[in-house]
Amino acid sequence: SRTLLTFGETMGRLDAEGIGLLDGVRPLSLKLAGAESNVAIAAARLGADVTWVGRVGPDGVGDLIERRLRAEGVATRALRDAAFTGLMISSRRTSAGVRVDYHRAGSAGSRLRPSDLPQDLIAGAGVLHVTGITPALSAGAREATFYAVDVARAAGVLVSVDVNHRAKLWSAQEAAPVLRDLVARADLVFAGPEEARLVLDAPNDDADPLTLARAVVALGPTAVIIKDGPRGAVAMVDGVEHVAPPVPVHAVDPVGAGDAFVGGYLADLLAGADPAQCLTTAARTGAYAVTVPGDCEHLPYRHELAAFAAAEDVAR
Ligand code: KDG
Repeated sequence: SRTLLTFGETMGRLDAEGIGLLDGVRPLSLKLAGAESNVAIAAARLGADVTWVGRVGPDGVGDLIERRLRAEGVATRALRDAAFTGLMISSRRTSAGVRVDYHRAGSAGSRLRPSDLPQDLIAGAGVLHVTGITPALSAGAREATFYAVDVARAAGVLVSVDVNHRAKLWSAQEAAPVLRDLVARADLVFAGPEEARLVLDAPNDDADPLTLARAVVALGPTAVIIKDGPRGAVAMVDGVEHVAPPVPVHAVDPVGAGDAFVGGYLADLLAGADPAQCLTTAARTGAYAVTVPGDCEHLPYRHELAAFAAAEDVAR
């Protein structure tokens, strides 16, 4: 199968577009947020066949999520829940960075459970992609994550995990053993250097990204990609090292760049590309995402990525 299956919580993203205190900024626009749906959209725009599963509330934001994902060509199973759809508010107090606040405790998306993920849907996928956000949402969501991963493994479906530690959802102490367990069951792992240290339980280690990738491989996965943001990325795939140099860009909104990176990697993987090509596409998609606002609205299509790559070559 060449289908990418992913699930998780998608929220409304209330985005203060101006810079300054919330009482002064205008306009406030409503967008989408959610690591897994960002990956889904990134991969779908690059030509992948993608299915997304999640719970949404009986509200306009739930409708918006369903409509937007469908419009992207993502096969969408938006399960209706009685609880509200979660929200994320993003704002900039200064031009220096984006602040994100969650309004999601008890939300529809957090009420995911194993029975939301039919066994045949999982077994029929080419890749199952989950993130370390879902197990932080609720006991049921955590069960659903491990259940899906176990079903995928038993069916020989490649399991992809983005560690995605969200400190606003759970502490490092709470997250570390769960994320380590998830990583140990994965074939393919994406992590930032800090996240790699978290699952390795070596917080003060100043190892370089390739050393970190090698150490994470020792936990079980055959492929580990360390995303180091503006410093580029490295990968250890089947014992071979790969390096993606940084792509210089003018950063506008870093939120969702890691997901775009993953979407790029998985789209190429499902299309049969080799690891070096997957990594190049991942780095370009991630860099592209940083140059545009929002989590997922302005992610690149294939031809745009090619034009972006050509401009990058000219700049070198
Ligand atoms: O990676 C971007 C995500 O962090 C954002 O879309 C919100 O899914 C989200 C989360 O839980 O942080």
